[in-house]
Amino acid sequence: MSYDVLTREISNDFYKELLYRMIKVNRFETELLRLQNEGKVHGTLHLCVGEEASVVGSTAALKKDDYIFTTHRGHGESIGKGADIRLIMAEILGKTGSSNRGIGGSMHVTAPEVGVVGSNGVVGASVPISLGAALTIKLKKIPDRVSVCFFGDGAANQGAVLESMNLAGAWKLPVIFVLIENGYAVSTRPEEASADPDFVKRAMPFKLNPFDVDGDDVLKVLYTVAKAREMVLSGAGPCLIVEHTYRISGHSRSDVNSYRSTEEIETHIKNDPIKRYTDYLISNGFFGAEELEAVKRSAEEEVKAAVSYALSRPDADMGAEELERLVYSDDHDRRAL
Ligand SMILES: Cc1ncc(C[n+]2csc(CCOP(=O)(O)OP(=O)(O)O)c2C)c(N)n1
Ligand SMILES: [Mg+2]
Repeated sequence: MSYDVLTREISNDFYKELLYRMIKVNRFETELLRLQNEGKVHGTLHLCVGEEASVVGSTAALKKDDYIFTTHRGHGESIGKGADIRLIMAEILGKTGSSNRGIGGSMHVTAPEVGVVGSNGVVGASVPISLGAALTIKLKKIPDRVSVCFFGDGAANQGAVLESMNLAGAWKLPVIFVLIENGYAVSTRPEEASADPDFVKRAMPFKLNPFDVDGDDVLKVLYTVAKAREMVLSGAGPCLIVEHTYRISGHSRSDVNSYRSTEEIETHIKNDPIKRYTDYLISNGFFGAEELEAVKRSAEEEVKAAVSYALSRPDADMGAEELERLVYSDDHDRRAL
């Protein structure tokens, strides 16, 4: 099973693997919604149903050691990059035996063993952090590695994001900016909050290599990110990729979808990226419907096993002393003295 980033050759198994990962992301999110409705999730959740092609295609084009930085809506990218879903599920349910000891939750998932440096609940905040990783790659001359930050159309107007694009261009940092344009920032559409919502134009003043792609086409996303990675590594400078998709999930727990119509959501559900990719694989004779049904079943089983694992773990239970130790490092204590 392989995808060769340089020759762009996709093995038959990898075509299936992409579908597997998209369904895994989708089922992970829908299971979380169910658990939330049962009162088993503390705090809010930002799910990425509808954005599966974008998150899976982007991360499938990267290597294990590439760094990724995600957002408040970051489960999908972390799963796509290879994070252990049992550990993330346990983390979100506030359990031990989890990615962050059950105290980080949905917006603070990490999986450093596969390059998931972190997600961030502050809109736009992971973008400047990703520049630090890119600067490390550059200064230490680490070969074959890039830093990739994901952010939304809402974050795109943050000062820190625009400043990061400028600095990346000025210092030619090995970074790829992936702007996921999913139709809304909470309830605000890009054209309501942006003087020019054609975000790819923002590459020009900062000397980023521009890419604009249908984010619901997993293969197009895969090729685009692979191409951008190649350009960054060849010294052509940083890249900005705008991926156009649609958030089918509500913004978060409290969303009653009052800013959009049921018809609008249903149109997108009818032609969601998983269905599009499944139809593509069948109509082009790659696989039969039954074979893909088996892919779906095994992805569902993996998610169910993750839920059972997470529910079987004890709740995170940490004393105040340990919490304080985690907030203030020894270094910090020394500097304060
Ligand atoms: C600095 C900051 N401002 C506001 C918020 C509240 N907030 C959380 S998500 C969000 C919308 C972000 O929209 P976008 O960047 O398009 O990402 P999406 O939610 O669509 O994935 C807002 C305003 C926040 N978390 N951080
Ligand atoms: Mg958005």
